[in-house]
Amino acid sequence: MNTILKSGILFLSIFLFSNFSAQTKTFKARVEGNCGMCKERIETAAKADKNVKSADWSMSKKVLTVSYDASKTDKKAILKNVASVGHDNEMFRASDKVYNDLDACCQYDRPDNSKKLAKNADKKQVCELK
Ligand SMILES: [Cu+2]
Repeated sequence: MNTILKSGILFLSIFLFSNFSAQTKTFKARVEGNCGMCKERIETAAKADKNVKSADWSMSKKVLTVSYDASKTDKKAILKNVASVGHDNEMFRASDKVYNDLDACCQYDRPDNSKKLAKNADKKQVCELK
């Protein structure tokens, strides 16, 4: 009886552990930015989502690496938060107002795909790139 109980608990903990660890996913995404202030702003915006476990932006590569709980959030939601603080990325373009309010050193060269999108875009919105 005791052995059955023990193996039951063991099985349950393995099941729960594998279930939790399976939900953690990682993505890498192109995010525009320039300096250390950008790095801080980008990582803080990504981590504003409580389901983000870690966020690291490479200043030299302009690549954001995020580990997150895939059962509760997704890449799209996280990158939208990053665009909302002024950083264009592979899925969203920041609003011109937020971009213009960035410190001069943070005003990176906006990518061409964003310029194309801007023609039809509502300037107040964070726009999804197609
Ligand atoms: Cu900056």
